[in-house]
Amino acid sequence: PFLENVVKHENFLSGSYDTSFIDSSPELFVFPNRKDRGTKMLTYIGNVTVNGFPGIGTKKKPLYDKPSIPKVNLLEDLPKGTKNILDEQGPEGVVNWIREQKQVLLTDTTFRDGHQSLLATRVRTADLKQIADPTARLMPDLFSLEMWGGATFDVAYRFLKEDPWERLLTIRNQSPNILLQMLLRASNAVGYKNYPDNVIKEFVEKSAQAGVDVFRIFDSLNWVKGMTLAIDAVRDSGKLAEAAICYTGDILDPTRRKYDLDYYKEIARELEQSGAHILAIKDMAGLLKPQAAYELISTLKDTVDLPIHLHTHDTSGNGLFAYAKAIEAGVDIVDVAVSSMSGLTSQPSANSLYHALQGTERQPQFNIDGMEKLSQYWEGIRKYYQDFESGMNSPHSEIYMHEMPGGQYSNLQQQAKAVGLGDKWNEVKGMYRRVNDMFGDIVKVTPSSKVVGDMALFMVQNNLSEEDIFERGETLDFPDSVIELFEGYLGQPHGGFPKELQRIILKGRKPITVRPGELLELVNFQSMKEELFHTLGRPVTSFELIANALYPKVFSEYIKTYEQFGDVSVLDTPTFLYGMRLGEEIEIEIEKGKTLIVKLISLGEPQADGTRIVYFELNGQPREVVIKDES
Ligand code: 3PY
Ligand code: ZN
Repeated sequence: PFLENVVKHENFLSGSYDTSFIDSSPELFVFPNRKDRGTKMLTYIGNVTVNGFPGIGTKKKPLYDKPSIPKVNLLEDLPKGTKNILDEQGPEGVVNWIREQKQVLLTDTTFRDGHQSLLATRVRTADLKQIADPTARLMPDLFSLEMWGGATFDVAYRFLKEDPWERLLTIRNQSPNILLQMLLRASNAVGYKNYPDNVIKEFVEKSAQAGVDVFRIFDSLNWVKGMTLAIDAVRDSGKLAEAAICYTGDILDPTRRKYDLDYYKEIARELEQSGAHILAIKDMAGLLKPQAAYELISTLKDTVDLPIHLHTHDTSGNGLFAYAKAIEAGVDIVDVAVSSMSGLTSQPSANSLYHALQGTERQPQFNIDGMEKLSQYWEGIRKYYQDFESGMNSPHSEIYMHEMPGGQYSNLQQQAKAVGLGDKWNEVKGMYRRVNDMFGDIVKVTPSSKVVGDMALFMVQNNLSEEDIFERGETLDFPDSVIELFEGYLGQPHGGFPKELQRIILKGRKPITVRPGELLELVNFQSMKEELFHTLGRPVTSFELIANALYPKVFSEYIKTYEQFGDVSVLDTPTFLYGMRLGEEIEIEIEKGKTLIVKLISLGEPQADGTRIVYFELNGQPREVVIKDES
């Protein structure tokens, strides 16, 4: 166990250790309590079998085919990729390399935005891990693999009961030849509010150390002032700072002048001056129509001297058409997903784009057969998460009306269901647009999009119209997120806040206009570390420390669950989500070379105290666990 701790230690993995490493890292001497790992695991399985999984409920575990993992020769050296360029030539070397390419380059978002947008971010590390190495071998031509950040960080702790840092370290290890990319919400990090400056710096530094190479940085109001700290932190870590402008509105609509070409040109110039290596256009809802893509990309190419990376969602079904026009206009990189995880609220299909560009000099060069094999894998894996699908199964051109980000669609839908508004989903979407207009037509992307969603849910739930807000607003308790937005704690929107609504929402509180980070007290990591040491009763890693600084409640819940059930990330996904069928036998590799064989024998009847006994066989021996029946 000691050696295991050493090789998993962040400093060891990042190479930043010397001879004092062992003395200065007391956590190396903390060994997991192995004795009752079996019981903990059975308790988890018993609990899901009896009580179901949040968002799924109690359902019989479906039968699945074994995932089809492409056969690759693991003994062969990995082909060289973009990560090798970064290691050898630094960020500028990568930028020069991008400029030399005729082909359009690709970022594969399957590991992050693809499932964030299709499956409410629920894809587990277990399913990413086994395809990361084949991806590195079959798709070494990718510009990058987006696999971290956005909602994946908190969803990992919150719902998947696993450690997102572990995911990053594992995939880094399995795909060492491809640039790994994350989505960073600038001063909101991977959260829903602004954090103190030292939290942002520390988060960027540790993410870079653990394996992130490309940081796509955006501000949810396109407020450049809120982005520069993160851009500087990324540059300081020697990684690629990709600064993004969120696309909103419609530059082709003459009646909507708030976000016109000049608006985008101005921000692009500011981001270039702020030190961005790459400029991204983040079309988070898929609003960028083909001709708009052509005009926007051509204009920006003439405005700045940075490579341009375009991100869209295919919700309207026009994604590839928009890419085709952007490619014609000279875009350097586009975001795509493996075909079985593409389309609709996700990114356009890599496989389809490959064929669409045949016969042009911009066709991306990659192994299309390999990509088809990866797609077959994902087709199988996607079925595990069928209960998190949004139910959208054809293009929705209504996106041009409600403008909801692809990554929010399935999440807000889950949220609406959770508060009993599942059958009012269409009404929620309509209200989402109305709230946008009430807010003065704002950029809607996490977390500003969450605020719009919260307000829309609040209004539908309480049967409130826009008039009601203006007439009775003084008597209403608005959601906290709405108050914070109007107080200026997410930054300043283009054109300012609508004054009358701001007055109604703030009820006398004074809004701020400076960067929130200038007012937020720095986190004292040293005292937080000591505090955590006391509550956990063991030394704390700096990864855990940041998680605690970002999400104290979510993190402590995760720790509690971990203590109760142990490391459930080792379970296969169907068992993790549905538990077991009567008579079923499964194998769980709890660590390399150590496997538990578990058979579910029977479920006892509910007892007077509301518990049930679940009877298992563990490695051939009868074992029972007592589970509280929540039904
Ligand atoms: C996120 O911030 O999670 C997003 O995907 C925004 O589009
Ligand atoms: Zn997106």
